[in-house]
Amino acid sequence: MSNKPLTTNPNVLAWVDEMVALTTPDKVVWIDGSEEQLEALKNEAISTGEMIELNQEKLPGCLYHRTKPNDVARVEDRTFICTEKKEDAGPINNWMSPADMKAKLIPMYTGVMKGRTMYVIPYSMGPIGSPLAKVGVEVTDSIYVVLNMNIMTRMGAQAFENLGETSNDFVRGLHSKADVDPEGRYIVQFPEENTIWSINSAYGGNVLLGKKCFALRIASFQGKNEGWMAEHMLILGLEKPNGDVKYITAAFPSACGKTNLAMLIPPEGYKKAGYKIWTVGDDIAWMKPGKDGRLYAINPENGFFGVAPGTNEKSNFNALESTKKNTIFTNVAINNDDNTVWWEKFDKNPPVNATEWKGAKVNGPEYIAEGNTLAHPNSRFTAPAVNCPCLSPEFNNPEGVPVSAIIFGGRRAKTTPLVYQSFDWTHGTYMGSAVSSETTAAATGAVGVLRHDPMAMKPFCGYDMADYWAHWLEMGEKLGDKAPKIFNVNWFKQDEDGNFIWPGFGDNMRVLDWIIKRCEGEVDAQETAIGYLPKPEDLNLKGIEDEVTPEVLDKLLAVDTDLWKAEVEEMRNYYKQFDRLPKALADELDKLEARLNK
Ligand code: GTP
Ligand code: SPV
Ligand code: MN
Repeated sequence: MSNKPLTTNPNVLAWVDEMVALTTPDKVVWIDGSEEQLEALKNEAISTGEMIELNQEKLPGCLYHRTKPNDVARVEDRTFICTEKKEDAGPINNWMSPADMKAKLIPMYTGVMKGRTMYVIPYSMGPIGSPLAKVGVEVTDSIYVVLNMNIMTRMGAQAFENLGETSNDFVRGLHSKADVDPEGRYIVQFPEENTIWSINSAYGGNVLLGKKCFALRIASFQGKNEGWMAEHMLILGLEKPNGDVKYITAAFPSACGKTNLAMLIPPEGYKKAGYKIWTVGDDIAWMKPGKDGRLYAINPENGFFGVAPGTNEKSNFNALESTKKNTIFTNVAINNDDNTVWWEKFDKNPPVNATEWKGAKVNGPEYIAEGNTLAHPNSRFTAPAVNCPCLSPEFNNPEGVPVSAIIFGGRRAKTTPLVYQSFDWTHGTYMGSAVSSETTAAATGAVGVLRHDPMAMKPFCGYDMADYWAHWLEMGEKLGDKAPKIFNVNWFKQDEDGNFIWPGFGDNMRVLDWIIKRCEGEVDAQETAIGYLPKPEDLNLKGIEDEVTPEVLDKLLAVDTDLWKAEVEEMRNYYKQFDRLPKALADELDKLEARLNK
């Protein structure tokens, strides 16, 4: 395997030398991204048991990986933003000074790769050659990381070509799985040094450093300094019957429906009329004003690291299709009859002859009847974007796509209606800052607890959240009347028995339709205290009238003044911790309260 550096860039070489001196691997392998090299790595991982080869007829190129049971999700309590000044990390990030953090971690990294190979992974976030793309280099002792980065990023020698011979503008990522010891697990960002250190984990979001660590935590900080935005958003194109495509981005917290919305299949009536949804991205958007003054978005990723449970032919056909080849499955169950995969809601027939996610051979139906799940709730697939049947033709467009609407949302059993629109950008920024959502299995900790997750960025903002809101306000000023319109949605409103009252999934098309009509000035709306809501007759419910009766619609569009007054109180409290809260947001809260009291 290639042992020769793939670049002569002195900054890269010096940093890799430093990492080698620190971790002392037996061998260093530069990842060029060639088929040959990847094939050899796959075979090595299969031979050591790190990866399991699945049925190559039914799932060609697909591999299976199981993480340690203590290492199945992001660890937010062990994730740090290390800026020189504590205030710059803000009140809701974990902080330690860079010097203290390094003093803590250097002994842990010292000699950690002894007896192991260090893989040096060059990668580009964003299409190669895009003015919005950025280069990263990750060094790791995990083949699983290499194989995943190959799917999730544009990996290999091409990334160095983009960086050039002398540039120092690359993000340095150091990862070691070490002993996968949860007590020694740290996910650390040094935004002021373009550096990420991750240790003692082998789970996706903690170790695929191009993803949350770079493309959100480091990039949000870069974006603030360079005049662009890094957001936890899907990007989709909505094609109308006349062929015109409008682009929408949407920020929902982890495991709240981004992948599903990005790959939506419209209901029959819409399909027949000629509507179609195109996927540009399912998790992260980088956005910057273009030459025409509009906001343009690229997806910095090259694949989907999607939640497996719940994904099936009906709920998300396009995601399922994307996983049929060259995909890595992590912590799902194995069907031993044919060496394929299974997870909750895959179909109605859990395999009798199953291996559950921790590796025990079980009788699937019996195991489930005992109250277990066969797949971990945060089990995932890593699938190449090119597999997606509805991948947008603009996916590789270096300039990105122009954004017409931005959507915020979360899981709210009560309070938040199905959809509403902000009065303007500033009010929309307030709406984003006020997002709360019930926690999910995507991070360790309790599930189903309501918490603040502004712009779905609580775990991912690499600097003071209040400064981030100020940056949003600045971007709005820059964009002026060309700014996208801002909306909020809630697919998760419940009845008294805890059932979701909106069918969701493909039927979310009906809400997107209203949103685009609002952007184009085609429909009027009801002005309420919280924003513009659809007039009931303007939501197209053809085909779901039995489920979404006028009474249900009433509930979906209700604005309960008492609940909203309580929401205002809660926001006042929440805002108190931010010393740098922009005045415009405090004003928005006052205005909302005044409207509710009218
Ligand atoms: P991350 O990859 O963690 O950022 O998650 P995500 O935001 O992409 O969420 P995803 O689309 O994978 O959905 C997570 C869970 O929400 C899955 O179990 C889905 O089945 C469920 N879900 C998605 N959309 C809807 C919807 O419209 N209604 C309901 N009830 N559930 C949904
Ligand atoms: C999320 O948790 O928001 C994800 C998965 O998209 S991870 O890569 O683990 O962050
Ligand atoms: Mn995500």
